[in-house]
Amino acid sequence: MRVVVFAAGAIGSLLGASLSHAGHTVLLVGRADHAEAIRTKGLRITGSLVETVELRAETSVPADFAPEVILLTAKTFDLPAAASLLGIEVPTPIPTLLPQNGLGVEEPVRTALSASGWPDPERWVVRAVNTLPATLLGPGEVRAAGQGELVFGRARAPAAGATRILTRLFRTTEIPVRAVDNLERAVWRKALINAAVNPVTALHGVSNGHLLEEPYRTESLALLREALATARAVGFDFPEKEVHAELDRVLKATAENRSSMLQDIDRGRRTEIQAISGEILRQGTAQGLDLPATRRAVDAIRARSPGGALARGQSS
Ligand code: KPL
Repeated sequence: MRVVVFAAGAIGSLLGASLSHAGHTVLLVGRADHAEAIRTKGLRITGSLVETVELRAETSVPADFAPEVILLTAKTFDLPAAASLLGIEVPTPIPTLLPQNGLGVEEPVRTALSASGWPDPERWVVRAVNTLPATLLGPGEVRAAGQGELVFGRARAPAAGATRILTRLFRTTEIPVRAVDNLERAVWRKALINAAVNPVTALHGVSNGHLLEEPYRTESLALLREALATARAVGFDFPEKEVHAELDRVLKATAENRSSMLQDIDRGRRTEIQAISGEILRQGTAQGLDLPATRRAVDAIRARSPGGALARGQSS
């Protein structure tokens, strides 16, 4: 298939490389320096996979490339702007994958696509949960930082056709793919882990594995407890023991990885705190919960973020 990875950063580039390996025609659309480096030297992948992948890379979708599917991999805060642009550059609706971290990701994308002229975007936009860890080391260079998978919801109207196409597409790659009945639950499950890991790693400048030990563990577990209480209050009841085990498994599997939020802070960029802890705080507070650790984390990360100055052109 012809695939466009739109706003391709670390995850987008890695997914694009896997699809290219599987024989698909992949176009990465990203920042000028990233696209230029890939055009001249290929996409360099290090970590659990070491190789250089030849890929077409541009800063916009060229008129001669008619994509059949899109991976929209912009950061959550940049999604509406990226979706608006996408709707203009690719005016005919096609299956569009959203593999971001966080909650409430789809609606702003559907709204932006609709405003850009896509009829019925709910038929085309497909959410998935991605657990492949990746780091953008620099233009044209990505580190595959451990194992992971892509989780899709079972195909259901109105996006049943698009979900089938995207699930089948990734089944042709080496990336493990799983389909679940309740995707919203899987989205929450990942958000619980991100809420417990990302702010703590970002505030203390430590890789994920450090959260298995004090002093970071207590801070991480306090965030997890509040996120769990919020999930329960909005209808997703996860057994605490199971989520603790999942947290430890992720921390061990991605021990060397610098979380995506830490990478953003490292590079002086905006973070996805709003879509993760900010959304938990919003939903939990609306349910009458007191979430002091989450509120502190949101305030502390916001204080270190550049506050929207770099709202465009960021990607994951
Ligand atoms: O999703 C991640 C992220 O960094 O955003 C985890 C699972 C924490 C891996 O680093």
